[in-house]
Amino acid sequence: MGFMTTKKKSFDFKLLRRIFSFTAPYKGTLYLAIVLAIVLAVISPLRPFLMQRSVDVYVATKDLHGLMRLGIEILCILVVESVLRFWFTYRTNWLGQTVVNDLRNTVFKKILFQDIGYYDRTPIGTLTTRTINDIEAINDVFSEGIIAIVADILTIIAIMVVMTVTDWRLTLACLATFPLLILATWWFKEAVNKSFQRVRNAVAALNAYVQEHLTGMYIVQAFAAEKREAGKFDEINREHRDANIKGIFAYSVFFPIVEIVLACSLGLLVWYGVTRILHYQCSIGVIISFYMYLNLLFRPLRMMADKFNVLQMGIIAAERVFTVLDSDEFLTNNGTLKAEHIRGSVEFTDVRFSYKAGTPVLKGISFKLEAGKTLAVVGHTGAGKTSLISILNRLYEIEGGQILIDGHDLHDYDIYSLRSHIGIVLQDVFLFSGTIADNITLRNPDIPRANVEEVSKMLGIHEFIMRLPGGYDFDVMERGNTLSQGQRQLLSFARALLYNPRILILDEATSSVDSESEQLIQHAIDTLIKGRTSIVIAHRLSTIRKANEIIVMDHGVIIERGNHESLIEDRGAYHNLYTAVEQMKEKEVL
Ligand code: DCP
Ligand code: MG
Repeated sequence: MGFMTTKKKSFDFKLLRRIFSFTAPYKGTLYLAIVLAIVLAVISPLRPFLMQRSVDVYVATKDLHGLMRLGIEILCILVVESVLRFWFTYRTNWLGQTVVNDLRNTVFKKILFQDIGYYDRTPIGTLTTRTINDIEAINDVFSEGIIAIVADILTIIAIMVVMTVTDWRLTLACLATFPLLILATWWFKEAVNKSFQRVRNAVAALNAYVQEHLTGMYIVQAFAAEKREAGKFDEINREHRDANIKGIFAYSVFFPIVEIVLACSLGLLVWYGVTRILHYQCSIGVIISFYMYLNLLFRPLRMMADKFNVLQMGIIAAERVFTVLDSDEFLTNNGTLKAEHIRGSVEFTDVRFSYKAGTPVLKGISFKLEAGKTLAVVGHTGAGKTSLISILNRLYEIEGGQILIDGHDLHDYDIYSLRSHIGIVLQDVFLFSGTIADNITLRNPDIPRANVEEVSKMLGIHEFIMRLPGGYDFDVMERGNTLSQGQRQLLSFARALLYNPRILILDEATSSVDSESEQLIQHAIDTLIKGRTSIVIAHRLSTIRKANEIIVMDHGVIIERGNHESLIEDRGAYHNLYTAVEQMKEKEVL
């Protein structure tokens, strides 16, 4: 399936041109490589040619002096050829690496600025493959692919021309084996290509599987699923092995075939050559030079099929990378208003939103929140609470209605300015590998350590951080697994407060924590929401009670609104939620 589509694309020159457009800043090197390829091709028949002359002219006439001169000439050519070849290899590989470096930066930047919805639809593993493996394959286009193929073809042409000019009958005889070679090469190319595809798919599957299971290791072990998962892994791994072995088989068959064809050619050379010598139609020098020509000819032919595959793989990889580059799910940023001095009033009017067209998640949400007030959002799981806040800083675009901040539409604001003045604490706290301080500042070097400590002290988490080995320099492992959930959340509070945002969004984690941490968290939340407009998706009664207004959501609509007392009096959904939470709390106390 995979390679059927790739076959069609194997010589997509438009793609090839686009790959080469990335060499534009390094045109000099590219031209140099091309010139070197031509020069190398032209001088490659030179040594056998001089050899022929040494035998036919100087050995025949016993001119030792001339023979010496010619020997020195051959040596010089050998040195020049070696230096040029070194330079050619070095520069083409340099070009590949440099282009790949640029391309990888471009792709990663592109990914960074992609609309968040793009990540809901694109698996992480795929994007990793695009930025790492696929771009590596493009490198090969430069180092082993197109330039090398062009150089090889030129060499082959040059040698064949010289052979034909020297003795076309002998040439024809020697190359009578060529159809066989072409057939073998074609078979080899197809076989290797097929197995390459399989290997690549298997590697991708292995990557995805390992990545997912390392991330979800807790679940695997907690549910004692190790054996089953190991079994599945074995299956994917076996496919990888089989695919590789198929490829190796093709190589093991092809190379001996080439040797046999070469041997046949040499046999033909000796047989027909000697016949011609006996009839005084050619010289011993010609036979010797033809022996060398044939060897020179077969060397690139042996690798040609391989190089074509490399080229093809590079083109396929490039096509995938370009799909990422061409995706235009960019967030538009046409607004000019700066959010520095916003007061922070928020108004939703009939806001509608969905992740997938046709499956509405928010179905007409309206509310008005004055600057400095606190809004609590409550509701069952899946009601749309997190979605409600994800559209406030334009992580997702709404489908209908309007969101106003200080009376201005969200789109009137410069998105980066807006986002840096809306502090956000998400339900799942993600920590990057690095120190505690890195995680609070998100590696912004402009924020002095003193500010970080000040914020932590305000939130009452300074002592907790200082208790960690190394304090602010404590190394948080990947994803923050060395910290508890409560601790992680406390750090994310500091992250949000550091920028002293006018509007604060808090998606409280549902997980219950011990009473000491609970007190820490409650104090921190109080500090966070004081003096700023806050929208809190609340699970803690203490937080809910302090809110100026509460909205109760269900299936994407607001079903109740008011403050704590009025909602309790209404004896509706809020009352039910409240009593359920109260009961849970009592159980905990017991
Ligand atoms: N949804 C989706 N794609 C996403 C996120 C959510 O299709 N990337 C869907 C799943 C839910 C609906 O949107 O049916 C609402 O999801 P929310 O995350 O907004 O729900 P809540 O935050 O209210 O739920 P919880 O209390 O569990 O956090
Ligand atoms: Mg949620």
